[in-house]
Amino acid sequence: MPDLSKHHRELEENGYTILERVVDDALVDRLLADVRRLEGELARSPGGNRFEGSHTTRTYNLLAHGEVWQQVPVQPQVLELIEGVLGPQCLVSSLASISIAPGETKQVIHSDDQIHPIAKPHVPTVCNSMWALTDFTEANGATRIVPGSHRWQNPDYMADPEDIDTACAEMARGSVLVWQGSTWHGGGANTTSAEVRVGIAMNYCAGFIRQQENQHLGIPPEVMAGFTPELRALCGLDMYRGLTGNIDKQSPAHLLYGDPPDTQLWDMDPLNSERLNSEATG
Ligand SMILES: O=C(O)CCC(=O)C(=O)O
Repeated sequence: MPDLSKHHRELEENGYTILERVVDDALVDRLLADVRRLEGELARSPGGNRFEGSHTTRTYNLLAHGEVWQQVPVQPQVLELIEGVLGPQCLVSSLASISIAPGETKQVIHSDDQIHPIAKPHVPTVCNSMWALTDFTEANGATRIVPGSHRWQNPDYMADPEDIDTACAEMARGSVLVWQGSTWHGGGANTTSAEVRVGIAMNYCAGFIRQQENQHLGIPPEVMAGFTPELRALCGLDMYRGLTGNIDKQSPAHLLYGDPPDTQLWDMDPLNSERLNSEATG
């Protein structure tokens, strides 16, 4: 595993970082082909609202739609950075493709944790990534990002912050942009005549936060059965800190798929559970 300390630092200081060309070409090709297959088979069309755009096609809940997607949430370098922000036992929050076609205008600038009603800055609840399946350029709609905005205090989301200075996350195909959930950002405008910018929004949340897409019901049980225990845990089938998400004191992953049982909070020695609590509250 390469040393990622520079990226951990950038994520902490600037609120984002780019892992250049971390995904190999063969996997990028397979993912891109599958995005195109699904857009056709599922007859996806632009959402037509201010957030999703009118020339942008999104396909959601990708883990339910093909085996190749199982490789995305567990990408080791991305996951190391995400866990550096969210801590262990973080979760897949959502997994979607975003194809920005010519004619799309800038997406509204937003932060991905803005729906959480908690005063800012706060303990990280969300940390997200964007995989570039095509080159991302300023002209074809590369993500725009506001450096340092993860530190802002209670920003006003109702203002339309188009006068804010943004950095353009240009990156080569196979690269991954990782940003903190509080970092303001948005998709760019696609001013090219023929290029579609294709990205994968691989979003994670802390283990104590509700996932954006319901992984438990959205992924059919027979599909979940083919996942590794690591991926099932990322989908939220383990217990967080030996407690949250249990069914009669067992994890769903253990009950349904025979994954190793989690250590239960009830069985931890009290000093250990106090340590967990102090870690949680910083
Ligand atoms: O497409 C992009 O570059 C960003 C999309 C985004 O931030 C979102 O939809 O939440």
